Amino acid sequence: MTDVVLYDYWRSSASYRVRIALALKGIEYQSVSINLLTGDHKSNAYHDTNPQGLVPALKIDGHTLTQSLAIIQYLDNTRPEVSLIPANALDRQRVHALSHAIAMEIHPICNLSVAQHVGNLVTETDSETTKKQWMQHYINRGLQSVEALLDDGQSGDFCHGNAPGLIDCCLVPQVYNARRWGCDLSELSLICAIDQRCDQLDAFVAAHPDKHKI
Ligand SMILES: N[C@@H](CCC(=O)N[C@@H](CS)C(=O)NCC(=O)O)C(=O)O
Repeated sequence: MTDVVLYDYWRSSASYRVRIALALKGIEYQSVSINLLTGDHKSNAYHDTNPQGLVPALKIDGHTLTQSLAIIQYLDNTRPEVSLIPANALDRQRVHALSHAIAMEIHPICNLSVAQHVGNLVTETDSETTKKQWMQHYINRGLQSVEALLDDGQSGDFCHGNAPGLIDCCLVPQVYNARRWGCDLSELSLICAIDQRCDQLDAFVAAHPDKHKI
């Protein structure tokens, strides 16, 4: 049995990114579900694993790693056979810029605790509508910028060239999340085409939240 352990929540975009990267690289792992809805991530036991109280965390090579993008970077450095981040400095810059546009611009303001706080600032009757408006506003705005950044002639079948990589690991979970909140993706033709291509690959299918539902 593998000793790689992913502390995971099925609907977490950040966990979903790492699930895709692990699958693309063919790394087997055990999954430990940290249920965000029942507050498993706030327990002392989980804080011993990740003091930030966030998923994912990955135990690998005798270390416990946190932060999805840093985890994927580590996997790419230590298991380079399937490359997710290019070696060339300018390509690498683009890949990080686009990944950050999703993981550091859209994701943090649409996190579970942020959405819950927004919902708590208004009356109970308005709570769900306000949360939905918040999510749609920030996801739409963020994905429109990502669409414009992708439209620079350097995207191919996937976000950077013709093989899936770090940006796709970030994009597909964000698109899943956008659909979950009912965002209108009809103007985002590049994003939708890449998302559809990823959908055809076994690694993306294996990492899909529906396969990890608890
Ligand atoms: N920047 C972190 C974000 C991790 C993160 O925010 N995870 C979310 C789930 S997608 C979480 O654990 N949220 C718990 C909360 O908001 O309380 C990463 O990329 O790993």
